[in-house]
Amino acid sequence: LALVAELRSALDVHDQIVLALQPAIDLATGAATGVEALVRWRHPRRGKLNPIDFVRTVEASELLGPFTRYVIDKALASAAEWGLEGVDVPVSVNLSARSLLDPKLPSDVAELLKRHQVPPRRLVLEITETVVMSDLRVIDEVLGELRELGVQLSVDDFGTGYSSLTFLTRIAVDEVKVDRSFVRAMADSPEAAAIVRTTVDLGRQLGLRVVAEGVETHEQRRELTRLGCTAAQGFHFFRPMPADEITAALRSLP
Ligand code: G
Ligand code: G
Ligand code: MN
Ligand code: NA
Repeated sequence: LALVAELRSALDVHDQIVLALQPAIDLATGAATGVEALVRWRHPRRGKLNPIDFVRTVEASELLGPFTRYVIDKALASAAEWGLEGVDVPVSVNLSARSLLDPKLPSDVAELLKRHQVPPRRLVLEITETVVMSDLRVIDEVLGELRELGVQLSVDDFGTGYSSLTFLTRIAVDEVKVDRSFVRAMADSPEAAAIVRTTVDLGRQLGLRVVAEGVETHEQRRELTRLGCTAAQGFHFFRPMPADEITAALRSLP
């Protein structure tokens, strides 16, 4: 595949694959609870590519491992930078479900944390169940080792998988992210509103942060605050921004 060959060289070219960074905001205090790293490929011929344009291809190729390490490396470099400015906020990286089948992932993560001198608690790995989780034994082992390292785990797109609830019984996580489809529909759909409410309650009972995604309006923010949702992320607060703007944005927050 042409795209895979191009990716192979892009991973060696400085600043062709970059991260857009988006803070999540504590609804009670206005402080940042985390910063999500969203990958962007500034392709010399195809233009600006979003994950939807190339992540599937990466996942099906042998470059998934190098790509995942590249993204974690960049994310930790940013976290180290704002850490030096005294901002003690974690960075979140999206993992392809298939990465959890890579037994080398935990040692790679450990090495990158050490290289950037970032404490493990300041890395959050966002996981989903978008593929059929075929080899549960390997996945449980990888997740267990990541937890032992001290990195945080987050269930992304919560509520959209087949077995998100079962998943919570198999692995201890720190956070769930309410999928933005529920946030968007919350005002008009009693079903969506009930799902958001129930997820917030579940988080409270299990002692997990609940982060609502795709918050675009004052009304959504007010309702999520009323429900007791921990944090929110979306265009209402910040658009994903280039790495060189994030430290100033974080310093502007309480
Ligand atoms: O940034 P955007 O809204 O286009 O992201 C779309 C999707 O791509 C999201 O579901 C997000 O989880 C995923 N995504 C963003 N960055 C990465 C990444 O670095 N790796 C993987 N595997 N998925 C990512
Ligand atoms: O699946 P995941 O949650 O990782 O996807 C995050 C994606 O959502 C990113 O691609 C980001 O660009 C996008 N995003 C962030 N904030 C908003 C928002 O307020 N509205 C919409 N529609 N998309 C958003
Ligand atoms: Mn995510
Ligand atoms: Na999501």
